[in-house]
Amino acid sequence: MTIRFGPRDIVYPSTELGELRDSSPLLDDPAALRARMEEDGYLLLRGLLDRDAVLNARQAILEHMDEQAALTPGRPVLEGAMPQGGRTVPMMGRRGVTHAPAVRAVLEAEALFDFYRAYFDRPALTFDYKWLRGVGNEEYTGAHYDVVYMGRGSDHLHTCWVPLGDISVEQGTLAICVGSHNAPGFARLRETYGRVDVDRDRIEGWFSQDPMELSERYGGQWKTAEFRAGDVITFGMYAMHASTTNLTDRFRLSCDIRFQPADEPVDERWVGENPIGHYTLHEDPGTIVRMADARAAWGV
Ligand SMILES: O=C(O)CCC(=O)C(=O)O
Repeated sequence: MTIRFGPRDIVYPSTELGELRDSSPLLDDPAALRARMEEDGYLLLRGLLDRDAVLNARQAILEHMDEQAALTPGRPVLEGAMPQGGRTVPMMGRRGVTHAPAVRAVLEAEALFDFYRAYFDRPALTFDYKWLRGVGNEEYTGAHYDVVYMGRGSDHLHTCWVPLGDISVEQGTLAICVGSHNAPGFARLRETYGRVDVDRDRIEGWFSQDPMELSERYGGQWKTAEFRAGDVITFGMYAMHASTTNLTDRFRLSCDIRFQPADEPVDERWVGENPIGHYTLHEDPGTIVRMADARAAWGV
């Protein structure tokens, strides 16, 4: 199958974009999960969440989008069809939808807290802010480390990407550059780009709009998967990731959420009743440092 990754049309699965491995058989063995995370830089956990609960959340989100007239009239709401030239509904950090009971039941599910408690070997907390996305046709996420967006607290902060429905690679799935968290080829990148704070440094967050450029220049191998409602993938702050492009006419619904040990410092931007969030990203783009300029200065 030919899919799109950044500006490139590539075949999935292939040596350019391989398949993520499922670590759910290790779920009863936290030491093995930690070792697998060290090795792979991510854990794909199939069926960790209750599938029906995820589908209920999906329905609640699509009804919310339908109320905002974002879906194609005449098509079933549950298809999440996007009209030609349509627009998405901003849902990141919007409590009205992220904390709707059916949605919160998934994003703060007991199964997630149980998993992270076992994995961290101590109680876990999650950020109140939820990065809920309805990603439209032709849209994708460029390659980045999450540390540049949320690096002010715990060193053990993890992202958990939750597909809200069955998502095929051509609808836009999360992809990881396996090796980017520890391979020597990425050392300089971790020491330069990996020390950025987008708000403090007033700089763009994506390292590249062309994810394949990374594996070509620094090594590692991009991998993704077909996701099913109930699956999650978790990874640390230094796993380079991106998404494939949504080539369908249906919104790709997913949410990225964060977990960390409860007894460690917390990045103040993402917690509380009304988290402050990013405070420079949306200012005059002319005053924000371009990643291309920063990269030239770092020599990466
Ligand atoms: O869903 C996406 O397009 C990107 C998700 C992401 O960057 C993340 O989970 O940190």
